[in-house]
Order: sequence, then structure tokens, then C-alpha cells
Amino acid sequence: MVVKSLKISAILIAGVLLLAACTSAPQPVPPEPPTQVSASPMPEQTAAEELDPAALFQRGGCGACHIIPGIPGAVGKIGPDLSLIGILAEEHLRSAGYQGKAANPIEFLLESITDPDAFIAPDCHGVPCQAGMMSSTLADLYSTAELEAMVAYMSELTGGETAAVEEPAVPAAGSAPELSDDEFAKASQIFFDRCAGCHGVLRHGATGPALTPDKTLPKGTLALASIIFNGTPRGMPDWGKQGVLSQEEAELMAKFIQIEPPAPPEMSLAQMREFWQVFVPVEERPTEPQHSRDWENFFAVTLRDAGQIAVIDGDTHEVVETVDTGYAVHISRMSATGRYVYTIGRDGKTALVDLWMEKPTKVAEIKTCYDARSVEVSKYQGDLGDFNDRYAIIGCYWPPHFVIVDGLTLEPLKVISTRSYTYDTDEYHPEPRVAAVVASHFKPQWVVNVKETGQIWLVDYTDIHNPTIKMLEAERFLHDGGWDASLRYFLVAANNANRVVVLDALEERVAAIVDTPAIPHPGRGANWIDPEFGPVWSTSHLGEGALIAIGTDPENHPESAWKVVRNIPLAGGGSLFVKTHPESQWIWVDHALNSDAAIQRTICVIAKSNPTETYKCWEAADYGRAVHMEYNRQGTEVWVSIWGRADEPGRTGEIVVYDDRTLEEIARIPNLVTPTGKFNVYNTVNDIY
Ligand code: DHE
Repeated sequence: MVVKSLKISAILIAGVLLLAACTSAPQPVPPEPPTQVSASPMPEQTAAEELDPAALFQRGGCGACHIIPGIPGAVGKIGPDLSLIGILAEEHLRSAGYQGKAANPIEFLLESITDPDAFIAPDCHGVPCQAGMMSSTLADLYSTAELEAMVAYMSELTGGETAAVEEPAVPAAGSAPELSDDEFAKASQIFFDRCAGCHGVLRHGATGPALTPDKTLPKGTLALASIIFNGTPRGMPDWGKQGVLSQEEAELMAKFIQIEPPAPPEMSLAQMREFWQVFVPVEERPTEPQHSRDWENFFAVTLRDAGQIAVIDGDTHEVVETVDTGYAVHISRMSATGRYVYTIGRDGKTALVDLWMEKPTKVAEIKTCYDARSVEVSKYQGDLGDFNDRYAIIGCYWPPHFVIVDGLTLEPLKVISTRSYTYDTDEYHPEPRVAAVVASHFKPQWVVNVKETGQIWLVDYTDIHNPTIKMLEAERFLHDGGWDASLRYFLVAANNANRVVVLDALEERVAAIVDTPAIPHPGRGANWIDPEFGPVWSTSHLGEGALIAIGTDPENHPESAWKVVRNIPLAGGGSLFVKTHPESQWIWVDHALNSDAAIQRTICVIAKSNPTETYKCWEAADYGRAVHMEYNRQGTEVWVSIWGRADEPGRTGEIVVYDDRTLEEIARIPNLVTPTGKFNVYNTVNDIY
């Protein structure tokens, strides 16, 4: 009977709906139930009319992803807005992109549930909708009559009078799903591994939305599991489709995020001391390099899922040594002299590696947090003292604090909490995480970007036990950034505000805030000279296929300073990093988080002489994601990581080396386990990008 196909359609609708999944709360105020659904395959009409559409849409969690007028809480913005679907159904049906079997709008609406990918709506709140987002089993939740009622309801959404869309109400306490201790422990670990970076440990939201029970309970397990499994066009990864989470795990996580988040423990300086280890005391370390390699041309390469870095010789492409560091190393920074590499892992472990020893060796390590992303060193040398290699600063996600440690031993010296009030609404925030940290080249200062409160803290390190901290109001949520070519201005992405904040490190003020396309993500950005606008700094974006250039020379090019002077279309969104070198004629860009497998591994170059379009784009591998570019010391080679999977032998990852002048591939450094970031010693010390 028709039930099966109706079920399928329901899935589609549900998927569509799912995306929007109703946030909402009970007590629907449905519009007048539609009286006629029309045409063909709609038996059991009378039964359908008796059904309450609001309850049906809420059962499927449709409002989590869709705006559905009249359905309380259906205010989701992941899938298409269904406010005019009663009119648009016909338009979509006749469009060139339609590949389904429906003969009329009613069949189209039904099919949108049973075969959601038969038509991919063009607009999901400003970004293209994606195939495969809507659950293909949604229709199983409904009887034929119920599907008919939903279709009938949608067919009446033509922009006329409907009940107002309501914000979701907080559901009654006690309605959260229950998990066994084992399930809870497993979900906590998955959340830490996959979710906390974007949503926060306490789930107050940052790069991703807040996931507190008042937001998640109304959406329900089905809708949440679908989002977790299928991802969204605005950057939520498709964990299920990537094979990272099974359907059961997606459901487990959907339940977990409806429960109050557990508060993780704090960490005192005394506890950090317990973790602290010096393997090679300073006095036993060499006073000059113990090998003849050009260590300033070494690359520290993150082997993410191996918990290691590979130190690779930039002249010979040989892996000189692989060093155990910490879980999912995020970045490496070099000491001011370049001799030491500091790595920070997501487990909050910092490792100190000495490049002068016969083989690069871990000489000390410490754990200062349970979750972290940034580390930087002291670089100032001048009238106020010589701070080269004196201190390092470790920025933590949890606990929300930063820690100043001895630069040569990692001994913890001072811990400072970042808990404070949001710059704009002056609300207390319990989890303001430390995002990018950079060292000023002018003053004994670190620039500490506090994500959730939207403040840039200028931390003076001349007297670390009595530090002076200047707090600047900037924007939420600060993430990553880099210096302009003069090293005076630091440009940092406030990625969810679609803005870049410009810090003037000399005058210690925010010089400008620049509007950008969706979700700027520069890494450290790229500095180059535009033929028309002079010195500029570039970023690409996660939310849009766009590389922009912002003028950075207020003195000689005041008319273009702190303005977006170029907006160059890319192969797609999902770009994480850009890179260039003063000697290069190109700007390189990746698309590592694009949802399309071919685009994920596509890199593009833009000619500085014609910065209006990409000069060339190509796939750097036939598996994995192409991510993060870095130059060698001379600026003649570009290294690109192929980020594979640790559990797929032969496809775990490699580095592709290109001749920067000809764009020809000149080498592959094979068999690396999930390489991501690469940090050339000379370029990192001197902030060349
Ligand atoms: Fe990163 C930089 C945070 C996901 C690879 N990443 C940064 C910085 C921050 C940050 C705050 C800037 C550090 C600095 O300059 O002091 N990254 C986060 C996250 O919170 C996020 C979104 C989610 C998470 O849970 O970690 C995240 N980052 C990723 C990845 O998925 C990447 C590709 C692989 C990985 O390690 O998980 C990744 N992030 C990098 C790299 C840099 C980085 C390679 C340094 C770029 C540079 O050239 O400086």
C-alpha cells in the first residue's frame, strides 16, 4: 500500500523539517487545519484532517531545522524556510534541477519526505542546502494519514495568516533522557573529542550554537541525532557520514546533550607541578647544535591522531625524528631563538623539544589544562630586558585560564583565570576560553584573545607575579589570527560575528573592526602587496567560498586601510587556511572542511598580479583532506598536508611538496599519520606568512 512510499516522503519532509526541528515546546497553537490536500495519492483524507499538524511536526523534530509558520518552536535555520512552501513546491517541481517523480505539488511535498534528495532546495538561510542532510527514515514515524496531514499543512503555507512562530519554551524538568553510567562516560569522551571545541565544555556555544538543555530538549533525540549524523551547511561536521560516529553513537550524543552538562574539574598550580617533568636539565643540554642540518629550516609537523610531531628537514625532506608529545597536538610555536619547539595538545599537555640535540628530543613536558589550543613564547629584547626564551604562555580551553611557565624548563609560574564578563552585555561567563595568543614584537606583551567574552587582553610579562593586563573590548567569538607585514597590527577573526578585529599593538587599542563574508578563518592569514591597494592581509572563510584582502597600510594607503578591497571566489566554503611568502607570486588556499570530498582535497592559488580570480585549482591527493600550507625557509617550496585517517593503512596521510614558482609537485613525504599543521622554524620565529 501507499504507506511505504508515504513513509519515505515523510522522511523527506522530516528531514527537511528535521533540520528545523522544532524547538519547541508543547502547547501548539496550530493554524486552521487545511481543508483540502488535493490530487492524487492521498487516501484516508478524513483521518488526516483530524490530526494535529503541530504535534506531528514536533514528533519528527522538524522545527529544529525549519521555520514552519504555525508550529510552535519551529524556528530552525539549518534547512530551508518552509514559510512559502505551498507556493514554492510548484516552482521547485518545474525547475531544471528537479529530478524526482512527482507530477504535482502535493506529490512533490510527499516526495520531499520520502526521497529528500530528489530535490535540494537552493537556499538554506543564505547558503546552499546540501544533499543527504535529511534523515531517510523519518517517514517511519508516521502513518499514512499522518503523512497526509503534514503534506496538507505544508501545501497551505503560502504566506497567509498563520499563528505566530513562537520561541521554544523550556520543557518541564525531568524530561531529559536517561543514560547508564557507561553510556554517560562514553558520551562525555566523545563530546570532549569532537564537540567541545566548537560548543564549549559547558555548552554555552561559540563557533557552534549553545547546546544547553533549554535549547536541546525541545528539539528531541531524533532531530538532534539527525543533525549530528548528517551535519549542516553552516559548518557542523557530518560525523555519521564521515564514519566517525555510528547511528547509535549519534543517538547517544543526541541524548547526552539534552542532559545538564557535567562541570569538569579545575586545576591548580600545585596540580600542574605534579604533571611537570624535565627529562634533560638545562645544564645538560648542548651549547651548540649537535648536527650539521639547517635546523632553522626544520618543520614541526603535527601528527594529530598519533599524538606526535614529526621534525622534518626542509632541505632533504627526511623525517629527522618523531617525538611523542600529547593527544591531538594542535599547534607548535618556536622559541625566539628558534632552538626550541613548544607543542600544545588538546589534552592540555605542552612538550618542549630541543632541535640542537643530535636528534630532536623532548626535554620537558607539563600539563596545565584538560583542554587547550594555544602556546606562545616571550620575544621581547630591548630596554626593558631580554626575554628571549625566558617564558612561554599556554592558553587553555578548560579550565578557562592561561599559565605562564619557564621557557627552558616549563616550570609553572603563574596561572591567571579568564573568567569575566562579556564585553558587550556585561554578563558573567563561566567559560571564556583562550584562543590565539601571540607575542608582541614591540613590547614585553602577549596578545591573549579571550573567545567568549570578546576581549583582547594585553598581558605585560615584565613582572609575571604582578602582571599588568589591559583589557580591550573587541568582538565575540575571537578565534585565530596573525600579524600584518609591519608586525604592528594583529588581525583576529571573530568568526561567528563574521568580522575581523584589528589590534594596534603599538598604541594598544582596537584600530578597526571589519565586516567579512561568513565565518572568517585565517589561521595566521597571508600578507602580500596588492597591485592596486598596496599592503593587504588575507583570510578565507568556513561559511563561504571567498578569499578577501583587507588593506593594512593606513599611512600610505589610507583609503583602503581596514577595508575589504578584494573578494575572490573560491572552489567552495570550508576553507581553513591561507598562506603566502614575500618571495612568492601566489596566495595558496585550502578547502579542508568543505562537505564535498573532491573539494576537501582541492587547493587553489591566486596570482598576486591578478587578484580577482583563482589562477589554478587542483586535487592534491585522491583521499583525505588537503589542509594547511607552509613555506620552507627560502620561500621556494610549499608543503601541503594530506590529512588521512589513522585507521586506514596506506591512506593515513602524507605531505605534498610543490615548487612555488612552477606549481609542480616535487616530492611526497609518505606514511605520516594524520598530518595537519606544519611550522617552519624560521618562518614561525619571524612571523612570515
Ligand atoms: Fe585549530 C589554530 C582552535 C579545529 C588545526 N585552532 C588554532 C587556534 C585556535 C584553534 C584557537 C589559534 C592558535 C594560536 O594561534 O595561538 N581549532 C580550534 C578549535 O576550537 C576547533 C574549531 C575545534 C577543536 O575542537 O579543536 C579547531 N584546528 C581544528 C581542526 O579540526 C584542525 C584542522 C586539526 C586539528 O588539529 O584538530 C585544526 N588549528 C589548526 C592549525 C592551527 C590552528 C594547523 C594553526 C594554524 C597556523 O598556521 O597558525
